[in-house]
Amino acid sequence: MKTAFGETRTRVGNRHALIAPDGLVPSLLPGISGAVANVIISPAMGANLTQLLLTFDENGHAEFISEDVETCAYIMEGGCVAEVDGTSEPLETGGFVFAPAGKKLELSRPARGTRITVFQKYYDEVEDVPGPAPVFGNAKNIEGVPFLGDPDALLKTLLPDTPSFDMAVNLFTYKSGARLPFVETHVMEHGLIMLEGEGVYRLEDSWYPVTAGDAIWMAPYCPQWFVAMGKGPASYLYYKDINRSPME
Ligand code: UGY
Ligand code: MN
Repeated sequence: MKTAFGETRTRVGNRHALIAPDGLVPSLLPGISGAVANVIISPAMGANLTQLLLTFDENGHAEFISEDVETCAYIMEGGCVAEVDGTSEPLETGGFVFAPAGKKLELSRPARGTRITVFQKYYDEVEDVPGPAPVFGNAKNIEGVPFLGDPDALLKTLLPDTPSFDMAVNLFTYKSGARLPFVETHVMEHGLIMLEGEGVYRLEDSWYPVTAGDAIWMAPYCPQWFVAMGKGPASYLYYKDINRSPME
């Protein structure tokens, strides 16, 4: 995207970042071919997670394997086949797959233009707690739960919320005008991508207009608040680290 005078909505700070699509520059990443790969959030900015955006050609292929890193991929648009540890399933829009640390995740046979958000973190093992199992699913089969009782702000929790899982990936859908009821300030970190609609995100002491395609990093304790605006609903997909003691 061209700019005459160097304008962008992107802001990158020590405790939060808004990454607008206009500034994205692709990376060639090991294990990924036939795709434009954008590293949206990473440890290089001070985050404890990585968030990738993959846009596939029809011959695209991605492979993730690491002893320590777990991976969750969500199909924003299009479809592909996902394989974890020998089990494979076709995924359509709204489909997702979680691969535990040490298990290979392969994404193959994508429809041209398939867009996938990938979240990765180092798995935080806990004694006597078994590691998580692979998960395949689709958001359309998960019920949205009113957030803190608000039927206009529906939260879908894609992964099991059990002690084995130290990563949550959630889908939040707001009717226009719905908002987070208070400014959240919490130890958990977020990586986020706007899937649909628009609104205003408060991050620390700044208020940002946001729209579909924008991504946000919120460090631990980044004060955060959102209101949905515009004619239709707004939704975002987000990552959260969960279920671990802060002392470890
Ligand atoms: O799960 C959450 O912390 C969520 N309510 N945060 C957010 O939407 N910024
Ligand atoms: Mn939050």
